[in-house]
Amino acid sequence: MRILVTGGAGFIGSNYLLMMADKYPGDCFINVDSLTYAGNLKNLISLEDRLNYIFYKVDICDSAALEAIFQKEKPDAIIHFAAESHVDRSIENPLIFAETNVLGTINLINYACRYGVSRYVQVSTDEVYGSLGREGLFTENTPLMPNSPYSASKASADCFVRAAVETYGLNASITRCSNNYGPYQFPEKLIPLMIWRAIENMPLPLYGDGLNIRDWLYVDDHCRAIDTVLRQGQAGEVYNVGGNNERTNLEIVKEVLRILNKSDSLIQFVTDRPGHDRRYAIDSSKIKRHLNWVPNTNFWDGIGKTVQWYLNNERWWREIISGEYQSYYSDMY
Ligand code: NAD
Ligand code: TDX
Repeated sequence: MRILVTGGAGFIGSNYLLMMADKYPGDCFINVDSLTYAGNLKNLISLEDRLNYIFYKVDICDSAALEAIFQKEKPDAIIHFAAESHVDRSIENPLIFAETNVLGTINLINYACRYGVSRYVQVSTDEVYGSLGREGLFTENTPLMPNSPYSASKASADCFVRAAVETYGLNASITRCSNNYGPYQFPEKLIPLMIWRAIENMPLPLYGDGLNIRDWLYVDDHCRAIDTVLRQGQAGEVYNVGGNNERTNLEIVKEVLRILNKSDSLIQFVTDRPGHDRRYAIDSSKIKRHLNWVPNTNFWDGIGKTVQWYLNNERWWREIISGEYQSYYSDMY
């Protein structure tokens, strides 16, 4: 199979490529990524000489460049990771979220239909369902009620994927996953942010009362779920993916501090995020029942491995936070 992977230089995309290029040596992985601030080719150095891996620095909104890739590479399948992914940035600048997440997705779907791609996976998020109270779980039938510009753009993209299934017969499925954590996560997100700031003995900004709840899933488990949906999922179906692992942000940060042997006094409560969703929790029984997927990594192992990865890969995150990261790309291209 020739699999076009968008956003493969980001956090989840690079974990996916590193895992699957090894697992499926007979498949070819075509990574299309525009290398925004969140894309980092250093994540993928170990794939550079591989015969089953190709990289294109292309924006999914660039129709001509995208079509040229479809013509040349003739992908059988698409996994669509590429997105603007940070909620706080979406509050500052919603337009780029509409461009990449909505228009970029429509562009991709157009070519997927025109060039007869036989399978398409839209990597979406539990945030499209909005916020839960103390009780209950998001199921695939929960109405879409996005509360941030980020989640509004992802929900809109999901609707265009659904429309392509109904209107053009695209063989597409949608995954909606909870919060991921693990290696290569950009250090603006909660867990890597707290790890590097704790290492630096800097204040750890917790929004509001720190009691907002997220469901956390180790990134490898999400990658396996996407691969399962790619190979076994049904057209038009949505699959929720979660870790059954609800934690408050305060619990997460305290665990990071405990592993690093740092004091809780680094925690600083700061002004809340506007529109901050209180609780996410996922019912993943459909993907478990229909496709036999289960998470493998328990949270205590996963968070331990993650903190250790950031300790072992200081250079990776120091380059990002020092700004050398951007000049690396201007030197290369
Ligand atoms: P990320 O921000 O780490 O990576 C996004 C990647 O997309 C980057 O490599 C970036 O360069 C690329 N990109 C952005 N705009 C592009 C464009 N216009 N053209 C081509 N490439 C572009 O994101 P992530 O955390 O890896 O998330 C990947 C996907 O998974 C996203 O669609 C996100 O909505 C979804 N998701 C993420 C999580 C999570 O916890 N991180 C959970 C559920 C779903
Ligand atoms: O400095 C911070 N302090 C803080 O309290 C940051 C960056 C976050 N938070 C809180 C906000 C959230 O309740 O931590 C929680 C997690 O925040 P993020 O890491 O920004 O993730 P979230 O907003 O939950 O969205 C993430 O999960 C779903 C990803 O960024 C999305 O791409 C994914 O779809």
